[in-house]
Amino acid sequence: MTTIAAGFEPYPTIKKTDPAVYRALSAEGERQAYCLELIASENHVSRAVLEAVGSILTNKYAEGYPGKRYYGGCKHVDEVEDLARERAKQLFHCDHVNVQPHSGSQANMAAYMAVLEPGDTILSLNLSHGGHLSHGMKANFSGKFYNVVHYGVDPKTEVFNFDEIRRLAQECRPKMIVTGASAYPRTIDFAAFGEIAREVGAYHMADIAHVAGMVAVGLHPSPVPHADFVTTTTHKTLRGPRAGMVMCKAEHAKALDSRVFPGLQGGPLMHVIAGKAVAFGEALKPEFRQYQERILANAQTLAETLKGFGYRLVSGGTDNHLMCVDLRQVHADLTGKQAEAWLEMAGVIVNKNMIPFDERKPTETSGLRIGTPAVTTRGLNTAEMRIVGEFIHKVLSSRGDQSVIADVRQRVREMCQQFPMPH
Ligand code: DSN
Repeated sequence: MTTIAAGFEPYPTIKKTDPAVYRALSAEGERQAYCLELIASENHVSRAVLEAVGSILTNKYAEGYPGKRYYGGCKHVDEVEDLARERAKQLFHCDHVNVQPHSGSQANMAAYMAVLEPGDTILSLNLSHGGHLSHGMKANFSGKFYNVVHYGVDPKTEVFNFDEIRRLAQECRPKMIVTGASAYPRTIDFAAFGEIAREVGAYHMADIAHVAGMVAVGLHPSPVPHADFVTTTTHKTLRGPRAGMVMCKAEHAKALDSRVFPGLQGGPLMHVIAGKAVAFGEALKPEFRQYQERILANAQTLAETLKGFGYRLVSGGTDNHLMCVDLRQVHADLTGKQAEAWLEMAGVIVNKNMIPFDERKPTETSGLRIGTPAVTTRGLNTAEMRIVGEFIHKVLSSRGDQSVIADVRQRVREMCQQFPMPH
């Protein structure tokens, strides 16, 4: 990866033609360069991925699939989509993959539509226990089209209780069990979920958006042998462009492809698919495994540092790239919303998050979700994670004191200068 050269101007043309957009782009570039990105679902892509996503492939319509398009002139985009598909199969060892979904939600929608009818029952993780909107939230399409029953985490351990999940599955007889999470700090036993799905005759869909990078290198168990469908976004730990993808068993390939196109989408975003091909190529290199190892080591160190300051972590710690901090032990009256705002003023970017059985509203919350993929990309290691943990505690303990925030802001800037962005 290259680093930003002094005086490098990433948008020379927009600078001349569209000053209003230029100002916003530049300000965002500055924000990303001088803040520590600890949102667990974000990352910094390589220059190569940016080039692909900013490429002339945005000009091309290519409804259909390689070799079977509805428009002429698709020879080169066919090559790109084939590369993305082949590399995805190499990374995840799946029977079949569709790389066209524009997002994770659309990937999930395609998997649901491949085997479910409206009104069918889905058993999935409760949003307030770490699930995702598209896993059956009432206001989401998934909650409107399907009958959703939720499992949660155990109130004592805050991890999955498979006896309870089996009991629920036997009771509600779902047509599909959805696994995967947006805020679950522990290893997910996809084999155990797959076994329950088989016992009750349900399809199993695993959404690995958060842990896809670790799954790709074998640092998190893969659901591929245990699930009918495996969906993911491509921009989190996988460090590709903002988009989605679905893998499935061979028997579902035809149904899946026809639900993505023409079922849900029209022309695929070929420039984004090129970005996926490039990112998957990067993920196949040995350095990517080292990167994932460093994400995990950084998360462990940050978790231990925060625990050292007295913070309670949901489930007591983390096995993956993220942790959920229960603020109440150290700051009884501090909401996640206020904590997020103070930390942002100091250049430390996190998101408020419900903790299981939270008594506060989703717009307030008692917790923060913190993840290490993006800061690890820019080169921070465990020594810096200890300092970042101190920054967080200092800001929260200051109760928003402006001089403390200004001091941490300056130290964050210095750390960002020491570890520049990868492009
Ligand atoms: N919004 C994503 C996250 O932050 O986990 C999930 O789509």
